Amino acid sequence: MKLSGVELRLITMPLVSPFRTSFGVQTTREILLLRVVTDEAEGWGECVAMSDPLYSSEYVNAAHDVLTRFLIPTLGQVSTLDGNAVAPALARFKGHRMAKAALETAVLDAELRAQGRSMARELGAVHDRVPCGVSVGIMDSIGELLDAVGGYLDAGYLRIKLKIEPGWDIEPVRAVRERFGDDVLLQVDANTAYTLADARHLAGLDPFGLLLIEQPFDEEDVYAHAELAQVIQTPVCLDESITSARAAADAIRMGACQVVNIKPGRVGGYLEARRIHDVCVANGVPVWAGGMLETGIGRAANVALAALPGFTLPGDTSASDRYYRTDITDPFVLDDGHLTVPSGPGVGVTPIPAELAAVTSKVDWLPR
Ligand code: NPG
Repeated sequence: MKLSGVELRLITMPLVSPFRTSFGVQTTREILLLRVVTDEAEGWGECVAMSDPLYSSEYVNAAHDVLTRFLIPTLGQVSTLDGNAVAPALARFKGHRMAKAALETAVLDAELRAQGRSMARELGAVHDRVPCGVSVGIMDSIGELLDAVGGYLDAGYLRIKLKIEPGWDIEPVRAVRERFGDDVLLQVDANTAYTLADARHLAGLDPFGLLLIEQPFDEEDVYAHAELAQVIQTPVCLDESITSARAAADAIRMGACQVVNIKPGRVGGYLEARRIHDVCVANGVPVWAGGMLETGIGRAANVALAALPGFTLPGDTSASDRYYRTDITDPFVLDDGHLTVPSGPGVGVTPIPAELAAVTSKVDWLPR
C-alpha cells in the first residue's frame, strides 16, 4: 500500500457513570482516533492514551503531537506499507507505545480490509465469541458497590474485577463474596497503589479465593511483585509493568507474575500483543484482555485478540452500554455473558458518520 494521509480526530464521549480508580475519577473519555488513507483502503485505529498522564506517561495531546511531528511523517517515507512495516519504521522513536499502537492498528486495518481478511483471522483467533468480565470502580459505599456488582451479574457478566486502593480493599471483597457467593469469578486491580510494605495486608485477601491481584506495585517495581508472590496465595497479575514481549518474558522468569493482562495500546500494538500471548502460552502463563474504556473501534480489535487460545480468563471486554449510552459503531451487546468476535474485513466495524460527527471536537488531516 501507499500512504495518502492520516486523519487525526479528537472525540469526547460521556461515560454512563463515573469510573473511579486508584489514580482518579473519569466522567468522560477523550479519545484520539486515526483514519489511515492508502491507495488501496482506509483503516481505523483508536489511541488508548488518557487525557492526563495518570495511568502511564502518555496522554492524548502528547500522542497527537508525536504522531503529527514524528510518527506519521516517518511512515510517509515507507515505500511499501503494511501492518508489519510500521513498528520497525518507528522503532528509533523511544516510547509512545499507545500512539504507535494506534497507527499500526489503522495501517493493519487498511491492509486487512484491502485483502478482505479479518483481524481475528490475522491474529490467530480460535473462538467466534469470547467470555466477558467487567471492571467495577471504587464507590462511595459498600451498598453502592453491591448494587453495581448485582446489576452486572444480572446483565450476565462472567467475571467481576474490583478496583482497589488502600482503605478500599479487604472490606469490599468480603462484602461481594458474602452477598454473591464463592462461585463468582472475582479479581482485584490496584493500579500500582501499594508498596511491598503492604504485603502482609494484601495477604488478607487470600481467604477470598480471588483469581488474581493485578499490579499492586509501581510499574518499575517488577521484582517487588516476585517478593509479594512469595508471601500471598492470590496469583499476581501484571498490567502496567508489561510493556513488551521482552518485559513479559523477564517478569515471568523472575517469578513476578502468574497471570498477564494484555493491552495492545500499552505494548505498542496488536502484533506485539500477540507476541506476549505467545511468550505466556510457551511458559504456561494464562492471559486475559485488558480494556481502556474503548469505543467500538478499539473494542472490536480487543475482542479479536481475546479469541486467541491463550486467553483463558474472561477479559475487560464489556458491552458498549457498560461505558457509553451511544457508541460510535454498532454497539457490542452481551449475549449470555459473551461478545461475538467480528468477522468482517479488518477490525470488522466502522464508525457511524452521524455518531462520530456528534462527538468530534477537532479533526486534522496530515497528507503524506
Ligand atoms: O472495561 O475498558 C474497561 C476498563 C477496564 O479497569 C479497566 N481499565 O487499569 O485496567 C485498568 C483500567 C484503565 C482504564 C486504565 C482506563 C487506564 C485507562
